[in-house]
Amino acid sequence: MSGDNAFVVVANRLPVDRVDGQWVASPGGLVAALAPVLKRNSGCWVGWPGEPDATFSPFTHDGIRLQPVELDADDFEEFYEGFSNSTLWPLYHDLIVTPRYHREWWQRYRAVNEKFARAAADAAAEGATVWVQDYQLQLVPGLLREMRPDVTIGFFLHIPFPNPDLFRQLPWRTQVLRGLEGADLIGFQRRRDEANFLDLAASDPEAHTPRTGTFPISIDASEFDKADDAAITKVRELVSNPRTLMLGVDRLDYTKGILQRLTAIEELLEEGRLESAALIQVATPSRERIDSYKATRAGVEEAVGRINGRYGKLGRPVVHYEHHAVPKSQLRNYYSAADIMLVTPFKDGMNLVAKEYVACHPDGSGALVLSEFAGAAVELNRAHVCNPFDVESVKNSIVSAIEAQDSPAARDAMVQMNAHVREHDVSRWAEAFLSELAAVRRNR
Ligand code: ADQ
Repeated sequence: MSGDNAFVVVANRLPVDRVDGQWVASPGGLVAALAPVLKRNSGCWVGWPGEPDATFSPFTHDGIRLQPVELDADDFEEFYEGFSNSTLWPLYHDLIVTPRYHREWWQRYRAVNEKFARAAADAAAEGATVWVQDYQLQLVPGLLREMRPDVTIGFFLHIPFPNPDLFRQLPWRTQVLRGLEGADLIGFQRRRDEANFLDLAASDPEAHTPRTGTFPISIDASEFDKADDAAITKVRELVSNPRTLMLGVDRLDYTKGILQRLTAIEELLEEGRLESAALIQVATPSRERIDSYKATRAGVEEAVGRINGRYGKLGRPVVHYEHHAVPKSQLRNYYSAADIMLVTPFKDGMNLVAKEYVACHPDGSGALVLSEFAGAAVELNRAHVCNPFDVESVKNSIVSAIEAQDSPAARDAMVQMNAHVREHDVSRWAEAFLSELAAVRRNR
């Protein structure tokens, strides 16, 4: 059976959330970049609506056709929390925590990938283009290829692809590789990720290596620009007008290095190297039922309490901590008001927060402290680069960012990185991937 969509996006989540019985768009660069393509090509988006054990019919939201895939509570636990986020996520982020290998989780991962592949096969018109997103759906290209040999399949991995020696730990490594190989084109964030995949494929005599490419993802730059002075003044007043305002914005995830950044700040305070400084740390709740996420949250919150207890004064905490999502407009005010942005992941496919911050400083204000292990460090190469595994390196980058503030070199670096992000936005990313996929299709 084939559907009538010439273009199909398949992602773990639909680009909407259900709030009080209403569908509301969940903000994200991916949907911003793909919406025009979807509308132009009578496309549809296949994904999970975010509620276990709920059945929804296909519907249209903001002009985009949405095709819900139903997941039950066991799917959520074993496919999403289990294999996707307790096996693949830590394995692909270089074992920051130990991946857990469970046969039932694997079986569930395969079964759920089959559901997504079936839904995509039903939605795609004859000869359609199907673009599969991310690590939760690595078997979909292979499964879909068998169901629908006529369609062109792209796959993009948003997270790092590990070194082959790490990947080989995975008991189901061959099946995952075969799944990915069903794609006509596989896109990666960094050349390093692409090289890791190609090394792995080269060592497998059975491998049929598809076309690969490096496509660093970006932001919808039209959403981020410098806030007006009044908004900036208000944020700074709310945190008692420190001389240096630092900012961290992350999903609360152990890959992001939040605790290490707090440790660096605490040590700088201890050594008297940081004066009149405050940090706003916004951490979005994430994967909250998984033990390693609970432990990360506990560690972060303990450090926030300890630092404020040691160095804060009544009405003047050092760390202003928000454990919830904030609207994009408010995020933009925070980015614009912050003198120093701290992006210190141990490993990150790209890290869009770094790009969002840079986009809010077209005038050369601000400074970015950036981990060398974030994909963004390839393009944002004039940031104050640090090694998050080395607390001295994080401390030195913070201090050098503060010292360089307002210097011509610092301004020049921010202006140049801002121009780069504006030019290389998420639409350009989507166009680059899709035009390469169209070229592969013509040669098939
Ligand atoms: P994430 O790990 O989620 O994404 P990131 O790229 O930083 O990481 O994107 C997070 C997004 O969430 C940003 O757009 C940010 O503005 C938003 N966000 C974070 N905290 C927020 C808060 N408290 N309130 C509101 N919004 C908040 C994965 C990979 C990344 C890769 C992206 C895209 O791990 O490496 O860059 O996919 O490919």
